Amino acid sequence: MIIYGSSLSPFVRKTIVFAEEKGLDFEVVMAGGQGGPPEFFQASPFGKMPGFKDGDFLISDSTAIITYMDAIKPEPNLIPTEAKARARTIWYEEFGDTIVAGCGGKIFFNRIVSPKFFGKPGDLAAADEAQRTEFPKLIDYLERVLPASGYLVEDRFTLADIAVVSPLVTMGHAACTVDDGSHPKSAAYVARISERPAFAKLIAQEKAALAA
Ligand SMILES: N[C@@H](CCC(=O)N[C@@H](CS)C(=O)NCC(=O)O)C(=O)O
Repeated sequence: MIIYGSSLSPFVRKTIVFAEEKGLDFEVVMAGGQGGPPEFFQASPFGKMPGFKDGDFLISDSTAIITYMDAIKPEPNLIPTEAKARARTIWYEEFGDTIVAGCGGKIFFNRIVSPKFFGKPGDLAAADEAQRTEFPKLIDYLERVLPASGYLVEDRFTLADIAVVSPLVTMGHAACTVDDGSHPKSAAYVARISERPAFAKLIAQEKAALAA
């Protein structure tokens, strides 16, 4: 199996962590930003990362890839089967992918991607504005819904935790982190989930790449 993309993307990181936690055998091939091998563009017709290949099967979109991985390897279970827990897991995936990553994109793109990878100054005012006005609402919500167990669904580690923490890791690379004074549960949650080996390995690689 091949996952195409860079783990700096919250969607690629989500897919890699899911594959790692499932115990799947895969490799990561760099692609995205209009670059990458032909298979990446066959997998991802609009050039968005992640792309994915398993034998002759090609597909893109983190949710589609994760759906495939879960179907071919149901255990360990990371997407609950009980109806309400399953729906809540997909809600948190959507919250991470759309709401958190939407805010994170403005911050990470303008502070890191544009200057570092495109050689153009980012719109720092837009990044600051997103951190000042959008980010607190997301973390207020997380602080409200986090159960005492420290896991979003079924009091155990699921896709919900991967999907919500992944974009927060990307924002953390761009100096947008959860304040443990105002949001102690969320700060401890992000730190604990990020320490799982699958996340920690990527975060270390990403920090080294960004420092280079
Ligand atoms: N819904 C997609 C979103 C993928 C996406 O937007 N990826 C971004 C990186 S974070 C990308 O490839 N952007 C490059 C581009 O749009 O050309 C998923 O879950 O995989």
